[in-house]
Amino acid sequence: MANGLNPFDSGDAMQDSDFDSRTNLEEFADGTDPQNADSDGDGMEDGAEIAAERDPLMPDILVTLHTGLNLFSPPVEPSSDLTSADVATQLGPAISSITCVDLDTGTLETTTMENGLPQGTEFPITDGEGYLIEMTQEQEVLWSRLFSSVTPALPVGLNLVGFPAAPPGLKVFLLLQTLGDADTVASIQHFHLDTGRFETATYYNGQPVGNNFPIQRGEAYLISMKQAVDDVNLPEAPGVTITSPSRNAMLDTVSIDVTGTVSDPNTQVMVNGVVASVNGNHFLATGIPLELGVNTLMVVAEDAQGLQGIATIRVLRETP
Ligand SMILES: [Ca+2]
Ligand SMILES: [Ca+2]
Ligand SMILES: [Ca+2]
Ligand SMILES: [Ca+2]
Repeated sequence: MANGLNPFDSGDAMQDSDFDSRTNLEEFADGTDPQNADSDGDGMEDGAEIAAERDPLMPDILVTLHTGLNLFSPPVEPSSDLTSADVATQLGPAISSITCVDLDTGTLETTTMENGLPQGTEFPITDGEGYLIEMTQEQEVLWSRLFSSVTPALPVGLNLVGFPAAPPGLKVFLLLQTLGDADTVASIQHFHLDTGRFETATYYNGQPVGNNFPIQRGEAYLISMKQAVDDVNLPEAPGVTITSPSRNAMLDTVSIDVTGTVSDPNTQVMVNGVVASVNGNHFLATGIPLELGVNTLMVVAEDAQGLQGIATIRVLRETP
């Protein structure tokens, strides 16, 4: 049987093998993985997603839109027919306008909200593109879709774009160097919401200078190009896997050693905040404390550039 379970065995069916508050039978019905507490890998476990009316099979990302101007870009792959009017309707009275800018021609297309209805020009919302969103109050928006692997094409001139596939830990200096040297890219800017000003990263004597701000999914950036770059190859976060203990292991000790592999020997590895020793492509963290009941073991591998690979499993500590 798939997942190694027999759905006709009522003992198996009523168990919660991955401790995510959904029985194996419920997981079969929902299509979630009965051996994985977080089926879609978005950091929220299956039971908690269903309780919060989120989709346990689609990665969810929460984006906060602040009062005033936001430079926004979809953090996930939007549905193919998503338009500015849909976004405006979803944001309801908190939004005053959403604008698509063609920086080459200086053309603006704007959807406004008036009396609860979208007005003006309706335009498609696509990943990799940036938009101006003007809010009358702060609002969090849950994006529940497939992760996007899109990177924007960057023609010569000013571009308003987003990076939905940015790896965790990516900062602007590394992005600047990824896009090209000082003859290729002039600057990357983001709008700092607290100060209401733009922060800038650029080159000086061949070195990145300015503010080394993080590149985040959901945010759009102004990028000034001297030469066109069509294919951005974003750097990859280091790969990390947990070898031992096994996922959903039942343990009866007060602490445990955690071992696993990393793709890059030059990483710093932390397991639940405890520094692990790294030897080649293997890591070992000793004496990770376990509480009674369900424990999450989270391994964060950070490479020399600050990019982070993350692996989590859950184990159960029982009374011996
Ligand atoms: Ca379960
Ligand atoms: Ca599950
Ligand atoms: Ca999840
Ligand atoms: Ca989800």
